[in-house]
Amino acid sequence: LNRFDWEDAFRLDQQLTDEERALRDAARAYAQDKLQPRVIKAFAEEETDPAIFREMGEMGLLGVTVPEEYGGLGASYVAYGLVAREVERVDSGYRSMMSVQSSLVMYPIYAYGSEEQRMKYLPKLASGEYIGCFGLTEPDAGSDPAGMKTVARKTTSGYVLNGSKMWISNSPIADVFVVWAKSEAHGGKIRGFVLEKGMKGLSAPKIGGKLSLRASVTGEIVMKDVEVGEDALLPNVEGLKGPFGCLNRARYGISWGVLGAAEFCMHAARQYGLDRKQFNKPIAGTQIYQLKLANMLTDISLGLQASLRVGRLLDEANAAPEMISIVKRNNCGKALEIARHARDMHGGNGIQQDFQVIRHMVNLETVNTYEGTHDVHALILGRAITGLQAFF
Ligand code: TGC
Ligand code: FAD
Repeated sequence: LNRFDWEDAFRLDQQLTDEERALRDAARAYAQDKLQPRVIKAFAEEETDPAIFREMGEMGLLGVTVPEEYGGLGASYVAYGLVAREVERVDSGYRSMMSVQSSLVMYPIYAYGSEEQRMKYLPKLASGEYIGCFGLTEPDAGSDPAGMKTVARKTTSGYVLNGSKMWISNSPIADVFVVWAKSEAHGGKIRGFVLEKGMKGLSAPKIGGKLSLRASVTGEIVMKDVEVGEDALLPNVEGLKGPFGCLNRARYGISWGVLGAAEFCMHAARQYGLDRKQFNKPIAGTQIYQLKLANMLTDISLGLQASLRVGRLLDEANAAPEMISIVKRNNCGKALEIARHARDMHGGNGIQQDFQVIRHMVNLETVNTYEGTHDVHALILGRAITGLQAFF
């Protein structure tokens, strides 16, 4: 009979191409060698090292799916997911930095931008020379982005933007801002604009006091009469499907990423249980401990297969947004549950930073909320199942 490998229960490795395996291994080596040694201090001190973007750029980890002519790798969505998993095995904040840059900044410029915009921004975003951010959420428009108040007013030479965005990953250190606004000249429809650091009236103050995702800086985007030329408008998309087209990709990447965090937590709990003795035996030798490990392995293994399937469908241009809601919602919820159990299985040590499980646990609270909360994805699926929308 064939051997069972608890570290790769359904032989995921065999389902990948050589290119995907190579990129996964490179991402793992980078994440373990360069990110893991700095994450505990970065999280404790709430500091984001902008050099990480250039390092990731050098490794080819930014804009993995963007064609090579624009600085990307032209690799598969499965490859992108594998990178997210390796980076988030270290920290959800580092994966956030990578996925915002790739799916929420490079993707819209590639998919909706003019050739000039592509050439101007994509190679420098791919190398990490430029840092990007994505402004959709506002103080009064989170789950319901259609309620945004940011407006773009037409001028003779371009547009004037006014409004504020909230909870924006990377914004305080960003060079390039992809911002969504209601454009009066387009009948109030939502349009995308590319703003640049230093524009008059544009600021991006940091949001302090986060007890989650502390290695990734988050801020506002404040726009007070920011004047831009016609060339700042993303010409090739109109309406909410613009930002949602980006979110589909980012949510898909998250579905892989969170399983990297979950795998870290499961592996840590397993080792801890083998090393730690109570009642004269390893706690991993108790039934309740093993039940928790079995549940973890089951959820991780099923989640990986589901994300792989959605990735292959994305690569065949045969995926639907609801499929992405299933894997984003399920994998985030399961990863959070796994991290909470792993925290508990470490006893008192579970709350200590050096064991790292509590950092994953509090990070996953954010990941369960952003890019569509767990419940919002249930409502997206409920609508698809019944044909009835239950948002309002
Ligand atoms: P609805 O009527 O459903 O749709 C409006 C228009 O948008 C189109 N659309 C989509 N297109 C492509 N992909 C999707 N997934 C799409 N979903 C909707 C739709 O076809 C329609 O187009 P058209 O041409 O007919 O007008 O819109 P709604 O207002 O009822 O939306 C409800 C809901 C809940 C689905 C939606 O608003 C939602 O998903 N809310 C969650 C908001 C969210 O995810 N925000 C994320 C902000 S960015 C972020 O969190 C980054 S963190 C990243 C990090 O740090 O890693
Ligand atoms: P709300 O929408 O107010 O939701 C609060 C609660 O109400 C949730 O439990 C929700 O599920 C529930 N709820 C809402 N509507 C309904 C309903 N109809 N039925 C039932 N329950 C409902 N956004 C960006 O644009 N760019 C970024 O880079 C970005 N980065 C982020 C980084 C961090 C660290 C965080 C925390 C958030 C980030 N976000 C970003 C914002 C994120 O997408 C929003 O926080 C998220 O969409 C939820 O919006 P909200 O916080 O306004 O919560």
